[in-house]
Amino acid sequence: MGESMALFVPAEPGPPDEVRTWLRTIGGAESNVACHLPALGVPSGWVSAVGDDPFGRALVREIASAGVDVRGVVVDPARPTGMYVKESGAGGSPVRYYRSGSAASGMGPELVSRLDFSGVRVLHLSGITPALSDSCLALVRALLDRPRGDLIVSFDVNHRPALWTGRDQSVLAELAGKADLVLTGDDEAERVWGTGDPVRLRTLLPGPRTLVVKHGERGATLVEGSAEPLFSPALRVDVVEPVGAGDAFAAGFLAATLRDADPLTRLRRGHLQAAATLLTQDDVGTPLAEAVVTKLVQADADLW
Ligand code: KDG
Repeated sequence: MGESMALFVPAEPGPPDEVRTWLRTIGGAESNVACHLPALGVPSGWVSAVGDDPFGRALVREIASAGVDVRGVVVDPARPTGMYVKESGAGGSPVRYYRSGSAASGMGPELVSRLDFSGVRVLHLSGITPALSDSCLALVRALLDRPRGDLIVSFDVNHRPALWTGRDQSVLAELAGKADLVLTGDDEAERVWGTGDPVRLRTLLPGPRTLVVKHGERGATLVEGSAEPLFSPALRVDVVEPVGAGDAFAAGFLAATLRDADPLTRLRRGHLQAAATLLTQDDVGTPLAEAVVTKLVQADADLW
């Protein structure tokens, strides 16, 4: 569950104020995760709100075309679909948001009673949603506070400094503490908890059974239950564009978790999926990159 937006990337070289041709794609951390999953053999759904406008229709259609169940998406005729723009580049992609007052930012806790959790094994949330508005924060709290039985609630910290200006980001620690599975980059953990070290972070975040700390191009560490921390190196790839790699990692990791794979395989599946996204301009990845990943997964045993 979370906001997705129309995404504009330059379709010609040059500084953004001179670029006249833009490619419109779509992006959103949680729908990115949802879009990866069907290709990995895991059925997924996406819950959000969009405006009654062309971008909203494009989002729903394009996310559905990845095989994602979009029946949980609400159309809000009073608010627009959000947009964002990114400059491309391997060294990082500055992002500009046009999402304040968007349809998704109008979501609130009343949505919870309309959700059908039957058959759902993982609910994936991120720290972007509580940054969008007070009602979105209340929605995330309500989802984390409801009794959940066997449902695994996954929370990707996804700390976006631009969204927290004037808001209290300390709620991120509270929300992550209520999840079952937390994914975070060591850099964002440093900003939220004051440490990116997995073992020290575990002492500050004892609640979630599973903690995955990503160390950028180095790899990721899994701290789970009382087991020793487990590090797995990332694949070395020639990065085309980095945004979306964390979502891809989450999808690969969650898909392998749902298959009860062993801890090392879960981390490797995360890295493989991330590699496919790093090789493309898109936040999700192209069919070609997905095909390469599929081949890599088949060759997995030979890779490490
Ligand atoms: O994780 C990638 C996302 O950052 C991107 O798709 C846009 O959801 C987004 C956001 O809010 O930054």
